[in-house]
Amino acid sequence: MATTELVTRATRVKQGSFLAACRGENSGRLPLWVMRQAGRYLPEYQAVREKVSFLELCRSPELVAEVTEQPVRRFGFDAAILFSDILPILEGFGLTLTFPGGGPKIHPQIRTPDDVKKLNEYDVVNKLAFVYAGVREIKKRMPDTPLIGFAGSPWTLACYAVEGSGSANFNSAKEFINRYPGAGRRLLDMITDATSIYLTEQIKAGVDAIQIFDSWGGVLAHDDYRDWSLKYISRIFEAVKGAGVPRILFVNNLAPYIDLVRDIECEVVSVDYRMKLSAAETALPGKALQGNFDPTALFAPADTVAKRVTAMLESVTDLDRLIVNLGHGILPHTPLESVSALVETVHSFRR
Ligand code: 1CP
Repeated sequence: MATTELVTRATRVKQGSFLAACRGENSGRLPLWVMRQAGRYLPEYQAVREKVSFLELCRSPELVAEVTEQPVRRFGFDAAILFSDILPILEGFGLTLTFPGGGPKIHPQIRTPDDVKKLNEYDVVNKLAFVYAGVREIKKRMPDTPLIGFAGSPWTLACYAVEGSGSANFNSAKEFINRYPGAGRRLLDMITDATSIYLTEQIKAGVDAIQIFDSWGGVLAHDDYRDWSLKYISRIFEAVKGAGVPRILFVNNLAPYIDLVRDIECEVVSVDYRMKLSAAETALPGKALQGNFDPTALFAPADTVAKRVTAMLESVTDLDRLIVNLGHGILPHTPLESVSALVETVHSFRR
């Protein structure tokens, strides 16, 4: 490919509304993407999953590119998110990851300091090469669409490693860090170091922005959130800072910790559905915001969805720094008409 063509493409991606909004400088149409936008609510995703298991899908760069592109093709979203999961990074430590019946299972669970000692440091560049190959394949197919890479927060990943599966409140992980703070720190350090390399490699392979999913930070007491989650996220953001791509932090249940998040260095905060976007705007000066339509509100009729989305957009003062999204991942069985209503409302919104 000629150098000029490469430069033109890179410029087109950079000028898109999503990346402009990340910098707080979007004067064009409002950008929109949806957390978990590839997945079980899409018939074309289900068709792929009938042929391969979820982990086989994650390990095939061609299929990863195919399902990453599906929602962008169908709905015209303004950014794509790499199709993968937050959990495969745990496998290199010597843990086994399976998805029997949809939800994750991690074996063995981390329940004692000895269990942490048994974990191995590993080569994140080689072991997760299939992820970076997926990124390159996506960029080959969709050079003009901004691509978001991602990782789970160290605390969220530790939650799954200790619990061994999903949980309502991850009390076993909270118990672990209180009983064994030294081993807890060691576990979080290992995950933080691996994640810093993981995201750096995703950026080298071509992602245009990165997002950390702190899906379970919201179970922690205020000061524990600072000491056991945000501290490690900041280390990762610092490690990737030099690459110059926007850094997005999603905290599921942001409100109790917003004073802490205000002070961390990142470009975008993704706001969950519980809090008003206008309150987040006031509390987070200088940061771009992403969010925060309630995913369950997409189960209302399409005209109700359109009205509620309009009300959300009208509540925001500074639209130049807004990336429209849901307040958490889109749910299986979400009506496709509602997603279309969301997209049409956002893309035709003018004030
Ligand atoms: O096809 C299937 O049956 C598997 C279902 C599935 C899918 C489609 C899982 C298992 N993960 C994914 C993809 C996925 N996971 C993406 C894809 C990119 C996209 O389109 O957005 C992303 C970004 C994730 C991230 C992820 N995985 C998170 C963080 C986001 C969040 O929702 O808070 C978490 C917590 C996971 C763990 C996980 N993986 C899968 C499931 C069902 C779960 C949740 C487990 C639980 O109940 O705790």
